[in-house]
Amino acid sequence: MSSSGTISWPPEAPVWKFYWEVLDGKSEAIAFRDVFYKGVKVLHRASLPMIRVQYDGGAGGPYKDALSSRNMQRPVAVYEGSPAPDYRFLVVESYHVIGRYRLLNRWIFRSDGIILPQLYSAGLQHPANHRHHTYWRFDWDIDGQANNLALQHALTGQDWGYGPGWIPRTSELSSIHIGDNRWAVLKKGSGRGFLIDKGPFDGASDWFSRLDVAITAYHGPEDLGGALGTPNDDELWRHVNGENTDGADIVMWYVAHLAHEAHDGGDEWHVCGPILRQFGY
Ligand SMILES: [Cu+2]
Repeated sequence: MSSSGTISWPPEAPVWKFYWEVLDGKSEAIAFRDVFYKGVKVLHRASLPMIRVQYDGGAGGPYKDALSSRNMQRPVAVYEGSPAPDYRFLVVESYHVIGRYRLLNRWIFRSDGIILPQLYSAGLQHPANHRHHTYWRFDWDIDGQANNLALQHALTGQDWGYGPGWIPRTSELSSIHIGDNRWAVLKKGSGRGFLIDKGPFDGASDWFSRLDVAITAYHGPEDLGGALGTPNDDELWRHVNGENTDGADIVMWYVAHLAHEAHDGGDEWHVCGPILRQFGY
């Protein structure tokens, strides 16, 4: 069953405002729409439209797992916590079962402007080591869709105008992590944007997954709600064809590579996901 909600949080002095939805017929778990931080637009849309699972030694699969309203086990949960005196957080999460996999799709919105999209996973479909390649899609609209730019950080002193090591990515690309694994998306000329850091358990791409981050120019028909890709191929190459992304409306795909060791058994929970951190707000 489709469900949706509107968030304005914290209620007494909102810093985060957005709309969330889980739509029948789509397989991207919870989609977040029109996300604003401190009154400034951050994201047009964000979701988790693809998980590809690959087992060692041909033990099974590969699979493409689709988080949908059909395998969601309970209504979307929205709740608040405060782990530290200086910030609070809001959680929006869905819980799914696919075969023997238990998957918790958790999005944490912190009052200090950090977003943590996290996938927790337990369960073994086959008794072999395997990796869950987890694809988040972030349709950034930093202060609106116009004039955005993505940058990749490298460990070099060279300065392209955005600080040492920050390389403007001016055309569509798919890439593996380099240097310290940092990316940024900003509104050109505003000093405002988001840093994207690799999470501690996000692993590295391999011959099967091939990429860690892709940057594409936004096209409405490319927002496929989980329909893109197959178990063997994410098919992001369909969207990466050399278009200009300098001052464009930017879509970022971020891929984590969550490794499961079979000897851990089926009841150990693992987590992956990037760290998105505002700057200049
Ligand atoms: Cu697993």
